[in-house]
Amino acid sequence: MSYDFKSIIDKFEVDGELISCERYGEGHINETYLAVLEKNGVKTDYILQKINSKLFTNVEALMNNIRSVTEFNRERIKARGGNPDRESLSLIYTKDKKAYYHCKTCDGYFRMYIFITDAVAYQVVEKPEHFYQSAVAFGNFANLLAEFDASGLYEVLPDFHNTEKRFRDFENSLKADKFDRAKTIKKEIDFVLARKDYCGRIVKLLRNGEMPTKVTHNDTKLNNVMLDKTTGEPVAVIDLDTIMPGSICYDFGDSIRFGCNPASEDEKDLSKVNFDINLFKEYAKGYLSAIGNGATQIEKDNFAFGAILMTYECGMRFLADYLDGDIYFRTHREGHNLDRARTQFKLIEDMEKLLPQMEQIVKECSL
Ligand code: ADP
Ligand code: GN1
Ligand code: MG
Repeated sequence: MSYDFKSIIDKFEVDGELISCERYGEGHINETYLAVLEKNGVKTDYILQKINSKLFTNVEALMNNIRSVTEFNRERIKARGGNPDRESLSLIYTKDKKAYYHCKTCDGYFRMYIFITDAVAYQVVEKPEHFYQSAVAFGNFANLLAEFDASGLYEVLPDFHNTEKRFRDFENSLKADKFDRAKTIKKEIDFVLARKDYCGRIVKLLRNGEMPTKVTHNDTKLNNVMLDKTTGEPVAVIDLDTIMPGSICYDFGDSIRFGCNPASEDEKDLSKVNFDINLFKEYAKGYLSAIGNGATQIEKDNFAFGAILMTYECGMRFLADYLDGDIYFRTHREGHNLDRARTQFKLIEDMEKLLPQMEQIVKECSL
């Protein structure tokens, strides 16, 4: 689909003439464009994004979240002598000071960001160093936001990591058993039911105030971190659509869930699916060194468990979706969600055996 980019960009506080505007990057959620503007012979790059307003139905609230978090980050980066244009995602506001522009003729919601220069977002962990550096980036992000008051954030996807609610949803899918699949997956169902007590642990700590509720990113994958093109060092965390109040153990755990398995999330051959504790060590080292005093003791005590919990929650969601007839996660083959659930359960089995070592690693990295 093509848009009248010139008129869209004209709504934002930028100077210069639009030279080009092309699709950019490999994100799956929003439509991302690289816009190049020229003024007095000098070219400047910008990111223009058409927000996925089907998924994010309340764009105003979504953009308020991004605005408050990025403004907070920019101030903190400035205060410590950094370069906020590079180290934080930075919005360009519209001429009427809004964080996005609604194009009525094309019914598109657009936002603009300063282009983070000389940096790459890797799609896969090509070497452990990338994983380590992504951990530094996410740890730094959590450190920057440790003092941010998360209570004013809008829950973009309500109950996203409310594992108790996820469990109830799973039970409902099981009860309904719309496609008569439950009888063929008894082992997997029992796996989920046997671990019910995992569900309440972090949710309860948050609820009774024992663990602080903080800003969480909720999509802590490698491709949402920009690493310096030359040095490989972290520059900034991007893709802030899913920032919500929660526990930093969720962000830590989800990175581990995704990054410590050398096989893919939907691998059918479970002998290839393993939890790599060396990668866990890399991540814990990077994350804990960067978060520093931005993590409390109770959070550190739950990082390793957070990895099990996020893997459990994800596996349970895949299995519930399989029971529901594959309506949430896009599937490409018969039994795709079941395969995905199985990889998660294999990782959980590995992690359960290694939990004491994982906890020890977190302790050592916290010294
Ligand atoms: P999605 O939500 O679709 O995943 P992202 O916000 O992650 O979209 O952006 C997609 C890609 O665009 C990123 O992986 C990155 O390569 C690039 N990108 C996004 N924001 C910036 C930025 N401010 N500067 C440079 N590149 C960016
Ligand atoms: C979804 O679309 P993607 O890959 O960024 C899901 C995550 C799951 C992940 C599992 C909004 O993320 O919660 O962990 O799939 N995102 C949403 O692959 O549901
Ligand atoms: Mg992304």
